[in-house]
Amino acid sequence: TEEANLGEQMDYTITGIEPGAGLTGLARESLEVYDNLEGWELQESSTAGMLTQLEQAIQNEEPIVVTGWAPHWMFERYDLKMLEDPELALGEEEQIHTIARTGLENDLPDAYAILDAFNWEVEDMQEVMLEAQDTPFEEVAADWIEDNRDKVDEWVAGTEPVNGEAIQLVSTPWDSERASANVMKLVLEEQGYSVTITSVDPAIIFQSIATGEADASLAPWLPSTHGAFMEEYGEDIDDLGENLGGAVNAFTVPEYMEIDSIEDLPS
Ligand code: PBE
Repeated sequence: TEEANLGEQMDYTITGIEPGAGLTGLARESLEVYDNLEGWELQESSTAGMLTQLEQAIQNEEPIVVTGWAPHWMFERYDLKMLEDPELALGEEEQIHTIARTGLENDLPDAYAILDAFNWEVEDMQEVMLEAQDTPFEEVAADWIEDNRDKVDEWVAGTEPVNGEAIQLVSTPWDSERASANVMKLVLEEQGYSVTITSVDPAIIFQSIATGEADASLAPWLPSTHGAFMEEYGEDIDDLGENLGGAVNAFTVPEYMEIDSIEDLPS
């Protein structure tokens, strides 16, 4: 039948990303949640690998299912749709949070206040991500700050500049978090901090903040994507709350595929 054909064309495989991504964990669980996905496999590789396979499939108008998320430029570049997820296996809307080691508020109160005030919109993050496709993140972040001085002024309001105090940000390797980390790095540098960004797996974000090895991160996606890490380390972490709302994870397919829901995938 046409349905079985569709499954065979995709080799009953969902094209995934890094094994350490929160989304990969959710996608693995989804295979258990949906009966029709019994026999399907999650191919774990890398974000770059997933995007290459997506591009190739679209060029050949072939079916493909990838583990997708927004904000991401894949939705600007291609006609894609997120499959409905009636069981909410990939979670609902996600918020991106700012977290800090428990001593930071005491040690660097002004940096803490800036981190606490930091919040922006999906459109802001997307603008930085899109431009960073052909310009280094540092440059794009500097431009964004120039164009959005009023927002930055709000984040630093009431704080005093410092003289070279070191602050260590940890972030994840995805473009969304490279965008926020690079903007925050420059904002803190303007205030006199000496800032490093270390890019690590989500698990290490939580571990390094909980142990106090790193100072802060703007990268956690909650409640679902990194929820398991928050459960494990949350007691030893200062959660400063949401810095961006409206992020989302979804099994994602090209618009030309005639399915709308995870439940439409052939078993
Ligand atoms: N992501 C993008 C990451 C967080 C940001 C959804 C691919 C993940 O850990 O799954």
